[in-house]
Amino acid sequence: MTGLFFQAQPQLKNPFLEDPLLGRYLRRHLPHQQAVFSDLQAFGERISDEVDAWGRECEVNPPRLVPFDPWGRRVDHIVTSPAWQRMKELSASEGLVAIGYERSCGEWSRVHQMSKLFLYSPSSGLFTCPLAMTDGAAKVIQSLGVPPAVDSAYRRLTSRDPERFWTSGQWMTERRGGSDVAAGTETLAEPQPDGSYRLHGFKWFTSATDADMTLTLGRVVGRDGSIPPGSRGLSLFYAEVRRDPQGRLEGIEVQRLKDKLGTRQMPTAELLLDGLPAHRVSEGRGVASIANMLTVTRIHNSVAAAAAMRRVVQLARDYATRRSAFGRRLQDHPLHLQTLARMEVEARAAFLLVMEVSRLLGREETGVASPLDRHLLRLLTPVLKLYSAKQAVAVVSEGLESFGGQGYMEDTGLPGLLRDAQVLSIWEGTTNVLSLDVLRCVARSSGLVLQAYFTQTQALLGHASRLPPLAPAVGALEGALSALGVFVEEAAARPPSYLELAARDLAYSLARIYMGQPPHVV
Ligand code: UCC
Ligand code: FAD
Repeated sequence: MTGLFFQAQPQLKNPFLEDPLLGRYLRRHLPHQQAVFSDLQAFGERISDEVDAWGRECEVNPPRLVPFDPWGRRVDHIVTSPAWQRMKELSASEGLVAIGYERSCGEWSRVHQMSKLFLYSPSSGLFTCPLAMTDGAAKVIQSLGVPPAVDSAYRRLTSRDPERFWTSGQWMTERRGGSDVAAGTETLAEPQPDGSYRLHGFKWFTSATDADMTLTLGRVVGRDGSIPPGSRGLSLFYAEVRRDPQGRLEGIEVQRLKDKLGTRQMPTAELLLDGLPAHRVSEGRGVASIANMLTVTRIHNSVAAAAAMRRVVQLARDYATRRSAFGRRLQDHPLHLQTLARMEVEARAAFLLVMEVSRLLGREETGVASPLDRHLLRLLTPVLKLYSAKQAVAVVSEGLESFGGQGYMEDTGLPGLLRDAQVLSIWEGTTNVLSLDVLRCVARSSGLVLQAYFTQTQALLGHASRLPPLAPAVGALEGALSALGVFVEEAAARPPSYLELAARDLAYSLARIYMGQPPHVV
C-alpha cells in the first residue's frame, strides 16, 4: 500500500508562551510586568491564530506596479495585498511603534516594544520593515525638533489609530552607492519661494514604497547654482509621498519594482524624483541628522534577526517531536538534539544582546542613561546589527535542514525565512561598513566607548562568577577579554590600515564576548 502516510506539519503555537527565554528575561528585569505580560500573551495568541496566515498571504500575493490607468495616464499605483493592509491596521492598534513613544513602562518601554516586535516579526509579512523606518523617522523628528508640517507627521507615525497612522520610508541609496552615502547622493533640492523645496534625483532602493512620507537626503542648490559637496553638503528632507486622499504621487515616477531574492512581500522601488515637494529638516549635516534613524532601524534589524532564529528553532523543535527516522523521533537522536541545542544557543545569545541594546536605548530616551550607557549604546548598535544578521543566516539555514527536504519546499513557507534573513546583513549598513563604523566610534570617542565595553563586560562576568556552574564559561570569557585588551593596545601602535583589516574580526569578538560566547578570532 502506498499513500497512507503523511508527514506531520510543524505547528506554530503562541510564540510568547513557547519562548523559553523571553518571559524569564522580562520577569527578571521589568517593573511593570503584569500589563506587559498580558499584552504579549494576547498578541502571541493573535499571531498564531490569525496574523501568521496574513504574513503567508503577503508572501504569495506580492505587491505589483500598475504604471498606467486604462486610458493611458501615468498612475504608478503600487498594489499591495489586503493582508499587507491589515498589517498596517494591526501595527497601529497594537501600538508597535507607539509603545516606544508613549513610554508607559518608562525606561523599559523600548524593551516592551521590541519584545512585541520580536514575536511579530517572522509572521509580519515583512511589515516590520516599514515599522522600523517609521520608528526611525519618529525618532529623528522628535530629536531634531522640526517645523509644524513635520510635527503633525510625528503624531501620525506614533498613533494607535489605524485611520491616522502613517508609515515612513528612508530613501538614502542612489545608483552611485548605498554605503558611501556622501559620494552617492546626487539629488538636488531647489528652494521654492515659500521656503519649501523641490527634489530632483534618482533613488535606487526605496523599500515599503507604499509609505505615506519619507526622510531623504539631497543637496540644496545655491542662488548662484552652486552645489555643496561631500557629507557636510547633504541636508535631510521630509516629503509626503502621497499628498491627496486618492494616494496619487506628485513629483515621483516609479521606474520599476525590484525583483528581489527575498523580502518579496514588500515593494522596493526605483524612484525618479522629478520635483517632489519637500521640507528641509536639517541644514547640511544630513548624515549626522539621519543617524538617529540608523540607530533605531539597526536595532529593528537585529530584532528581526533574533526573531527569525527563534521562529525556526521553535518550528524545528516542534517538528522533532513529530517526525521519526530510523525508528525513533528526531528528538530522541542525540546528534539531532545537539544540532537544535546549538541553534538554541545562538538564538538566545542574539536575543539577549538585542534586549540589552533596547534597554540602553530606553534609558537614553528617558534621560536616565549614564555616560557608560550612552557609550555602550553607540558601540553595541553596529556590533549587534552586523553580528546578529550573520547569525540569522547561519541558524535559519541550519533550521531549514532540520526539516529535511521539506525545509526546501516553497509551499511550506520555510524557504522564505532564509531568503528574508539574507538581506539583514546588506541593508542598513553591510557587515564591513558597520565594522568600520565600530572603528569610527572608537576613534571619535577617543577610546571611551571601548573603555565602557571593558568595564561593563568585566562587571557582567563578576556577577556570573558567583554561580559555580558558570565557572568554566566565565574563565574562557575572561581569557578572551584579556586577549582582546592586548590586541587593542597593540593595534593602537600600528598604522590605521592594520585596524581597518582587523575591523570585522574585532567587531565579531566584541559581539561574541558580550553575548557570552568566547570568540573564534581575537
Ligand atoms: O537600507 C535601508 C533601508 C532598508 C529597509 C529598512 C530595514 C529596517 C529593518 C527591518 C527589519 C525587518 S536605508 C539605507 C541605509 N544606509 C546605510 O545604512 C548607510 C551605510 N553607510 C554608513 O553607515 C556609513 O558609515 C555612513 C553613510 C554613515 C558614512 O557617511 P560619512 O558621511 O562618510 O560619515 P562620517 O563623516 O563619518 O559621519 C558624518 C556624521 C558624523 O557626525 P559629525 O558631523 O557630528 O562629526 C558622524 O559622527 O554622522 C555621524 N554618524 C553617526 N552618528 C555617522 N554614523 C553614525 C552612527 N551610526 N551613529 C551616530
Ligand atoms: P556597496 O556599497 O557597493 O557595497 C558592496 C560591497 O563592498 C559590500 O560587501 C560592502 O560591505 C563592501 N564595502 C563597501 N565599502 C567598503 C569599505 N569601505 N570597506 C570594506 N568593504 C566595503 N536603501 C535605502 O536607502 N532605502 C531603502 O528602503 C532600501 N531598501 C533596500 C531593500 C533591499 C531589499 C536591499 C537589498 C537594499 C535596500 N537598500 C535601501 C539599499 C541598501 O541600504 C544598500 O544596498 C546597502 O547600504 C549597500 O550599499 P550598496 O548596495 O551600494 O553596496
